[in-house]
Amino acid sequence: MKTLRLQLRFLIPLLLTLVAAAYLALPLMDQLTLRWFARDLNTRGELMANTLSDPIGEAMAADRTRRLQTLIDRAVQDERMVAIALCTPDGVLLNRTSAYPKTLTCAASTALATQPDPRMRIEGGPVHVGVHPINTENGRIADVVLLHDLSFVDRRSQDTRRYLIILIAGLGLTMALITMIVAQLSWRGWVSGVRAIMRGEGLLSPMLSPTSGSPPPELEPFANDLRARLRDLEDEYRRAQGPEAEWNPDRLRALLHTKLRGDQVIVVSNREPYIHEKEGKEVVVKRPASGLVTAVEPVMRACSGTWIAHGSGSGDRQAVDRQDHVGVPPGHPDYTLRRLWLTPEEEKGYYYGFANEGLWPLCHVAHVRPVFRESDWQAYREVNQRFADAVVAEARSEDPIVLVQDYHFALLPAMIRAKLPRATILTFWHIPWPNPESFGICPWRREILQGMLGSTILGFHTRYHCKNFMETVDRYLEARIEQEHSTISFQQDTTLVEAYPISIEWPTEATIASWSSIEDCRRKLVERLNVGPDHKIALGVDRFDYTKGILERLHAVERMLEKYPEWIGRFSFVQVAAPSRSSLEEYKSFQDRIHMVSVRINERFGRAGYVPVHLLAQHFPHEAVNELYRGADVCVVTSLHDGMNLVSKEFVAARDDQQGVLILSRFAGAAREMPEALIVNPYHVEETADALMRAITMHPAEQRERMASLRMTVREFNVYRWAGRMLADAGRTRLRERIEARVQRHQDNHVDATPVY
Ligand code: GDG
Repeated sequence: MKTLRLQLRFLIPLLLTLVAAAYLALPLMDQLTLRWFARDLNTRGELMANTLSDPIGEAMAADRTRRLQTLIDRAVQDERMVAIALCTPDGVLLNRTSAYPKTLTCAASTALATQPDPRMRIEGGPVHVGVHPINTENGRIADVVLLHDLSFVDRRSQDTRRYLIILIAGLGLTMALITMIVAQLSWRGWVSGVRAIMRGEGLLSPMLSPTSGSPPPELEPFANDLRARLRDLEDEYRRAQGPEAEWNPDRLRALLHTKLRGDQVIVVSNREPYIHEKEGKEVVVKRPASGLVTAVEPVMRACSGTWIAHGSGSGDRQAVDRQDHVGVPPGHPDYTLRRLWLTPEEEKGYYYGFANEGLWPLCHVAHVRPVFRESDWQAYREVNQRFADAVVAEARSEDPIVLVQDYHFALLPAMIRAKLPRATILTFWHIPWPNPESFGICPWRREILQGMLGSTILGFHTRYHCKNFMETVDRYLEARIEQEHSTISFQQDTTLVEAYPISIEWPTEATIASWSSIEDCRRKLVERLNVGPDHKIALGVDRFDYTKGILERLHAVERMLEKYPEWIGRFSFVQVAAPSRSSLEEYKSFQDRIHMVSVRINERFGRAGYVPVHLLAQHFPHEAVNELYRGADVCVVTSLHDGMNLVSKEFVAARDDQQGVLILSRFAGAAREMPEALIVNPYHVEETADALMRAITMHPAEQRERMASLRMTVREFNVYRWAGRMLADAGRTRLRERIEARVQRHQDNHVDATPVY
């Protein structure tokens, strides 16, 4: 409809122009026709006069009037000739044919014939008047007046007029048709061009350069402007709107009550969400430095239920009741923490040994050799069994929803399944999954895979890790893999293998209100470092782990100061390194090495009152970490391999001033969701050093652009969405299982009721 209206706008003026042209052209055409015919008639007249000259000369010489009359009567029979008269050179009429008007004198006819329009009307219609001399040897002896019929000229003129009108109309229609086609094509071209731009493709590329995918060069500036404007508008709109339907605790609770009918939720993890530690005579509660706890704790607050974990704190036993239960969070409990006690031997073999010396380096492929000891494997199996027993003990029904967390419990899903076949077991693997070759070095690879396939749903952070897992199963087990549905069927059970990128809890308004202002955080940080207010500060926050790329980060800091010496004295790097697994030899030597490198850099570039690297190898309270995020200019995440990495998301959530730059390793799962960060390869020292330089010199407007976009992503893809998607999938599976069970019951009843003849 729109196209038609557009075309009419072209067509109506075009048709009006054609009508006007016809209106002006037709009289002109008449005149021209007449002039052509007049010329033609004059020529004919001269010819006739020449032909008549001799007979008329003879007749006049013989004075034979009758003969003259006969001559002109015969001549008038010529087609188109109406009348003829003969005049003497001095204007006396000698003879005339019968149709010659009596009133037309010789003088009048001569006068008329010399006019530009020698026409007159007689009784029979319009005639052309021509006067031609009759010349003989004796000179001009007479004039012959010829009245030619002009009615045929009128007829011809009308014919011409008709043809002209048909021609103009035809022309008009052809032009209209061409205009419509051209308009249609170019409209479509523009529409598809603009659509292509909106899709981020080339302008008109589908029509004009289908292979190139980019707009023709002359349209490039327009295409760029249009794209930029559309993006701005879209960004502004999305920022103003916020996420479409935000995932929050209420939505998660609603999902639990509708899709999961309020069934019991049990979480199992090694690390507990709250640790009671004895400090002198006091018992204080601490939150551990753990990505898993950061993510799962808010989900449990929303779901209630029971969290089973290793009670590792020195004051933990004091805090629990007779069933080893304690309500958490302390002060306003939302759920139950069930603590499970491990002997030092169990902890050594299962946690430090098999999980952290075996599976952790195996899955991270971070150049640390995995160690597999038979005794560790035994401890791992036994501890997994103890946790499985605890789950069974805590279950209030035969089909609870059990959320198994991480690589400490690879065998747990199958163990729970053996005791509670109708449980819905969701296992989430928080670390990467390697390729089949790398995984293949584990002596108990088949047992681990079988254990994991006891899960109803098995989640990883990325599709890449899912793919690696499915290929590993394909390599080492006899299982049916359906790539299309992302499922693995092994023995009686089917497991859905899916990517659920984990995240953090997006801060509520009340949380933000409780934070110190950005200015205060900044002031505290510069005071702590004893530097000026314009000093640039980059920050790293990690568990003190060799996979986090802390060494590579220090090398990049060193290279930056070497390459851009003008920043010596004006830039510092702060590394929070929360103690982790420090009893392991690999960790001890790594942590020592980091201390040494920090000292070396400080000796090389430091001077009185200036320390380039601040290594804070201690555990900070959560609020203190948040203050560091808010006070720093740059956050550096350079993991060599990381399932997701929550520090990057926490930094973004902390920056409600929309300032600050995130440097993020391409080997962290988070890099897939956060392309607005400065993405680096941490093994490339030069690249990371340049990224640091770029970050500390980045214009505030660019920082705002990047940070606003990152915040939008993290806000929308928050941890409630992570849990919600997994629990919604669990709800669907449970519903399907219930329906299948009902159908089976009907069939069984039907078989029972079938009469036997
Ligand atoms: C695993 C995967 C995945 C650090 N120092 C302190 C402290 N932290 C907190 C951070 C953050 C958490 O520890 C670290 O989380 P990450 O995600 O960065 O790393 P992992 O602990 O290795 O977590 C990882 C995660 O599981 C979730 O699935 O993202 O890829 O390796 O929350 O803030 N917290 C406190 N004091 C510190 O000194 N309070």
